Amino acid sequence: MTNRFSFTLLAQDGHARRGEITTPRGTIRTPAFMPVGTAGTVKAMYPGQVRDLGSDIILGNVYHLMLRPGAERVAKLGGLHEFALWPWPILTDSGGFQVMSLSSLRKLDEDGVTFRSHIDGSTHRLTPERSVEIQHLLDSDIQMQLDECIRLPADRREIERAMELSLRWAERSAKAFGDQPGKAMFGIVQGGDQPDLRIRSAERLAAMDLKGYAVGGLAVGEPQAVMLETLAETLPSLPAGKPRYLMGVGTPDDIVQSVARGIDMFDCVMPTRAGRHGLAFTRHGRINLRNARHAEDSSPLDETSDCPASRDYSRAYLHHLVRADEALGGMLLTWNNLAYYQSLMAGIRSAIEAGSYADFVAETKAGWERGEA
Ligand code: PRF
Repeated sequence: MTNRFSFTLLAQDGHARRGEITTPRGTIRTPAFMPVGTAGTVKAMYPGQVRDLGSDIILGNVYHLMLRPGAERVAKLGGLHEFALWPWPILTDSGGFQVMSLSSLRKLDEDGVTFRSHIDGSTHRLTPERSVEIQHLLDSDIQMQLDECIRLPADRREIERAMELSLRWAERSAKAFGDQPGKAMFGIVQGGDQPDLRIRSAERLAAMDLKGYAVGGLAVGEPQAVMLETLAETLPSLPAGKPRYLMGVGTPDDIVQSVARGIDMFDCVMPTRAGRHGLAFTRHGRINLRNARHAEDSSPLDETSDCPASRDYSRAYLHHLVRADEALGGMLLTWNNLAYYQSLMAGIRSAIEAGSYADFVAETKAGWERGEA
């Protein structure tokens, strides 16, 4: 195994890319979906199950882990990999986005952000340097810069101010991160729905020669068409030889469309959160197990799947578990959903290698539209 972080492009089909990120903790096949392990756990899943579904990397959050159990405590216990029994790569989000969406009484200034914990109301501060330090204490493999994400629609001056602040925070994050051959610091492109601001942000980050780049500030209230257009306008300004990560996206359709525009990495709470709320993702589209029409349906979610949750349990039983609010319902649906997402990613990777990505997208969409089998 390598002791360096590197990215190799293996195949291309149109703008879609098949690649490999190598790290000392393992190889990440791209396009990759990273299950979200907010608080050091992919909710309702054992780490071994997450791995067996084909996950090469999971996500952790600075915001949650700094509040509970605390970054210094995780470091004392051997780092996040050892603490959570996940020895493979971990990417950590920097905290800024979660501060904006979860905490109260936020106060943002040039130096950083002060906020109240959503757990106990205590006051905390994040700066670009402290976020890097926390991610280092967690022993993250891929760190994200602290940034400011603006919800859309928003005023252009506000979008520009946050984008410029995020660029200055990128410089400070990269400086604090320094030179760590086996690890990476990714910059985050901001700029809302303004193409010229996106391009300025991407070009200035590209000039910093970071090991990877994320596109942030999307899937924050704009229509899908705006997100996809923004990607098409932004990605040409990022270097082709570095991984590109679309943060917090998305639905299976968002993923196949974004891969077509050149995105390599995704994370989203959708498969895990939706699973805990009774929603299943399948080859035939979404199935709401709460619905009474499943009450006596003895068929499984997908008889062709390798995943026991998809193949062996009847929809009637899943319906019962969801209605009775049983923990196993959320566990089985999360398992099914992550199995579906990871099989979708495997299909995406094979299709790019075969040069048949457009056909793959058409067939996959036709499957969703055929509806429930
Ligand atoms: N910035 C960071 N994390 C994020 C986002 C962002 O813009 C998003 C937006 N979709 C999700 N997660 N740091």
